[in-house]
Amino acid sequence: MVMSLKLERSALNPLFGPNPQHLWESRYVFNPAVVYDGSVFHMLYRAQGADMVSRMGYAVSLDGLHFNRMEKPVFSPAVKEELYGVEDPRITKIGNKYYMTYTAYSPEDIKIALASTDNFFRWKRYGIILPNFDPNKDAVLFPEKIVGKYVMLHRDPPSIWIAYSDDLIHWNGHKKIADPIKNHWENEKIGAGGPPVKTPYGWLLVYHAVQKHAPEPSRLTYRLGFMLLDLKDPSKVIKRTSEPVLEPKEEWEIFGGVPQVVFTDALIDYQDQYLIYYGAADNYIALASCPKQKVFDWINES
Ligand code: BMA
Repeated sequence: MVMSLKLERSALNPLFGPNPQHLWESRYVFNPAVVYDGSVFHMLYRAQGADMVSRMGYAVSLDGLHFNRMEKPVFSPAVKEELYGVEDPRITKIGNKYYMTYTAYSPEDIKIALASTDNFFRWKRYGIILPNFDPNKDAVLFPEKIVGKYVMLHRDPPSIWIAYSDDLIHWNGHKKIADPIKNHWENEKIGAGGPPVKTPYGWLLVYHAVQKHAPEPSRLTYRLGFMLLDLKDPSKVIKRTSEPVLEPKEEWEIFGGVPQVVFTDALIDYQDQYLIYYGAADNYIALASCPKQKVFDWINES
């Protein structure tokens, strides 16, 4: 029997929206990265204000639902590669440091950059880590070395790629692992969502898929799906959802800065649930979840 795996939205959605009091986040807040450290949820979110430059705000929460936001952004453009903004963070804890991959956007390029922190306020920048891939977005680091190497997924349009490294800075072995599919929801491009989460069956990856609508080529819809990657060789896709697990449906997912978008940078293993924080219509921050058992049932169905 083929079951349909669907995420459930939080009743508190959207968790928060733009803050008109702060010029840096007065227009749009979206696409948050989240980590849970065992007692506190740390969120970095993309924000645009009066100047439409993307900066990152920081918010904390004890329950993963109610977040306290800082007055000022904690990560703002600082080098010429980031002139137009720092976008779409993903955070992975490796050892005792948090590493953030993000999109550095400038008049010349859209490239992947890396930074690290112990506390979400003071950051160390390592610069552009995929200099030969432009444009590139949607880079996520695995939380541990696999067969002796650091591993990253990234997006050379329109597909998801994998790469390997000894030091997190120099990446090689680039290989395509998954393409768009000519169906109703992922015909245009796909990209990794949050950093993959380890399960007994493989690495669980949430990804976004973009549909281009034929009669209106400029209109895109963003939806979410899951993939399962092999534990020892994550370039092997074991399974992929045939239907989206989340798609724009609520008013605040349909109307906003960019309509018809659910876009995630965060998959969290929390108690008996997987939590998926996401940006809605490039305008709001929201949460959806799924009992782990349902994901495992999907993995094990024949
Ligand atoms: C992608 C990214 C995301 C955004 C999405 C929809 O290319 O830039 O930040 O959510 O487009 O606009």
